[in-house]
Amino acid sequence: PPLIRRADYKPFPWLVPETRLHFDLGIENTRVVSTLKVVPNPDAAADDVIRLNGDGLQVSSVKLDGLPVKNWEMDGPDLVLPLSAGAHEIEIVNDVSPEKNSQLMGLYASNGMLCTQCEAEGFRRITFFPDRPDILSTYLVKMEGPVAQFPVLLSNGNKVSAGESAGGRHWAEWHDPWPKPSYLFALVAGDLVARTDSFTTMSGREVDLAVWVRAEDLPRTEHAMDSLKKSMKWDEEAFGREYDLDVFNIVAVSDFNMGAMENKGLNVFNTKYVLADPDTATDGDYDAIEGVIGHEYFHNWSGNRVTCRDWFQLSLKEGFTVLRDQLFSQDMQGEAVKRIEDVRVLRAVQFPEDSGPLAHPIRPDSFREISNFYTATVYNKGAEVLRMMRTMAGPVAFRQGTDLYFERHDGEAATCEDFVKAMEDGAGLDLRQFRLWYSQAGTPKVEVSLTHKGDTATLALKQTVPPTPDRIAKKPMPIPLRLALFDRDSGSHDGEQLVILSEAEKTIAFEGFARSPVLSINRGFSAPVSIEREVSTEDLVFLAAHDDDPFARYEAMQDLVVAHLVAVCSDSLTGAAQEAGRKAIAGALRKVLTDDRLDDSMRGELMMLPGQTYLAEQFLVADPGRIHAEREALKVALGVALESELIALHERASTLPATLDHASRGARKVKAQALVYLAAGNPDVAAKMAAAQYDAAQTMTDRQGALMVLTGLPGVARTDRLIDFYNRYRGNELVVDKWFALQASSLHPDAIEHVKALANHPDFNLRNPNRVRSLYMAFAGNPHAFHAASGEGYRMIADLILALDPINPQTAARFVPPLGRWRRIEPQRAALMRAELERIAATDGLSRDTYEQVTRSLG
Ligand code: HT7
Ligand code: ZN
Repeated sequence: PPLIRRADYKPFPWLVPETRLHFDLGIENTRVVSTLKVVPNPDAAADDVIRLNGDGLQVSSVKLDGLPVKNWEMDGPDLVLPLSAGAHEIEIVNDVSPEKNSQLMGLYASNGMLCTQCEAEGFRRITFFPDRPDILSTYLVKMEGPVAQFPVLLSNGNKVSAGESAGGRHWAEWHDPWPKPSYLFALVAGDLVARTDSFTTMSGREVDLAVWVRAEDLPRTEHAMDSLKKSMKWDEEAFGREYDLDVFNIVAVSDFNMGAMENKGLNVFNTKYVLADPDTATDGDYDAIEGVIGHEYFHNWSGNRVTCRDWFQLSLKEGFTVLRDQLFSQDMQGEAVKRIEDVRVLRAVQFPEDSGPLAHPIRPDSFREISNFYTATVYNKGAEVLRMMRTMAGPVAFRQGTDLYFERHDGEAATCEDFVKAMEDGAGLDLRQFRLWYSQAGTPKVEVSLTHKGDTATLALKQTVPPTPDRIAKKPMPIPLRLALFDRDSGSHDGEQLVILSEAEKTIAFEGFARSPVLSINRGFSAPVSIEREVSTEDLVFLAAHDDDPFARYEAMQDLVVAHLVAVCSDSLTGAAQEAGRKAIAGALRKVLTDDRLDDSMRGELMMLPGQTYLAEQFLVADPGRIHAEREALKVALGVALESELIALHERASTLPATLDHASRGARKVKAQALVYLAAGNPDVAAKMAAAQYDAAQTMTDRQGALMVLTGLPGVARTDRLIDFYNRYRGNELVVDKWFALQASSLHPDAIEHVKALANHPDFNLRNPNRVRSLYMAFAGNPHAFHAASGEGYRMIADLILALDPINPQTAARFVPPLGRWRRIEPQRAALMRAELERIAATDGLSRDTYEQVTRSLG
């Protein structure tokens, strides 16, 4: 497959101002008639042919300006048609088979309904078209089909007409007045029902809202609708963005490659991000639904009204929209906890990407398959880069920058450079050096040291951007670091400062400190960097107890544990030092458990141990078996040392009602965390408590939290509750997904055998991405099972990739990165991982998706 380069961008020689589509709908066969108005692009070099992208399409007929023509030819999957200068109308007829479409890109069938997924290059699997985001067109879409099978017919924009036709058939016509790229096209046809509502925009227009689902799911749509209304209001208030059509439809689909899709006026969602009630959805599920509904809605401006010129600019819409959804969720749920959660995800997923073979800048320079670049780097690091601009400008000036961006580029296909320019002009920032964040991959390392002499504390900072496969030598980048210096005696500081480290090295003197202060740095995680510093356990304990920045307090707890576990795993601690380290951590954790000024939601965050992948990131070459064992051993020690406090916390938290308010949700979070430690320290007591919690549970959060602990413990309580859970929720796809995931991620020593058995369970289905992810993504994140020294875990993931690739290459390719980390793993396991990648690479007929990921991983 060819490498596509950002530097090769050329505008398309033709524009397509209008697109008319007619669909004769059927599950086995759908006939598509597409009529395109085309005119020469005044901003491009003229061409005497037009290349229309296709993917696996067969042409039935082509007309040019109303007359049948035969002078077109196929060039690979594309149709190439000679065209004289001037305006033309092209009509193409072709057929597609939705039921045979297992890739879930283009038009496909899911549970008897028809739906589409066109981003990034799915529209070319429906009809021939210049399938690139800089070709904006208005769409008039007519759909026709049997009423009984497809009573609901939806597309983008506003419904303009509908009617009955002979033979029990009907039709509907939708018009989207906003010119859009083909990746935002959508169509849905099926037997669906809607929860409806309305929203009055800031200028007083009424918008009809609908969430479309299968009839049995209707009772679980209230939260999605609430989230949509909150998103619409928030975007008006926070970014001045108003909705622009008469209707906004959301449709929930069971078979979906990603979370959701922002098609203009017709968002299509994975059911996972729509359906919720307390019995079947956890508190985390509720938050994720609110976040994803917000994300897709916010794309209406950051993505749809202003779209991307080419796919290298993906972070322009995704990084920006992730930032917007994060700010929205911070406002809905509380800033501190949301920030901690977002950083945890960044470190668990994006940091390893940035330090591995798949590292790329937030604006990549080349790709073979764009689907492989919907990554944590483009999304989450992209959001962090924008957040840094916001930190440097302040929220008011940042808003002036985004206002200018929307005003300048409304209706255009823009670039990351356009955004940066608007930010410079609107927010008054000088971003010349800052642009390096768009072109340099790798997580910068900032070495920090604080010395003290007389009444002066001197801070020395040194940055390095590590080499990545695309580039060895890197330049220093501007790194905004929020910091504070605490007085040890009073436990307070004289105000936070923002230091921008733009040079490779810098020292700053702070006067007026008779005693050496305690440094709190990168507060709020103001820059996506890794901080390296020699810091005493005493200072970390101080910050864990006193820091007034909640993120920094969390960070101090994490650093305390990371420093300890890294030292233990490196065999650099004596027995006594190890004991002292555990004692210090237990002391800090005890304060967290018993501090009655803390709210439970924050307490739950502070209780979480750093994850296995983040710990592994601290080593150049990691031993996952050792890290897992030492992390578990620490849990045992903490569970033993703090048993009475943990039981008391669990008891206190169990008295709160099973409601969705902040306090009750926080209580459920600490209950689950308490059980995790108790299961390590005193498995018998924990098993009894977890079984009781499971039996009494009135929410999925409590039930799942208890079952998670039980699943890791051998014994009859485990088996009984797993059977109960399955029988209780059998038939509910999303809850059965949880049942698969819980077992695949379990600490149980036989987890591998359990996963093998589950792969043969009648409910397992390779064609449903949610089910595949629930079993195998959970397994790939299970440190002891995936990294089994025998290599069996690696083999299972490689077997999965090979089995899934012909069915759904996009989903298959997403399982490559866990194997791709081999270079950072100890030699014996690394060899086993590499061997599995080589086995995949040697297989004939690999998809472009999997081929690209495997070859990059072998590098
Ligand atoms: N913009 C959407 C991306 C997406 C997608 C990409 C590739 C293949 C399938 C897909 N489904 C959705 C989702 C988003 O970021 O909002
Ligand atoms: Zn998005």
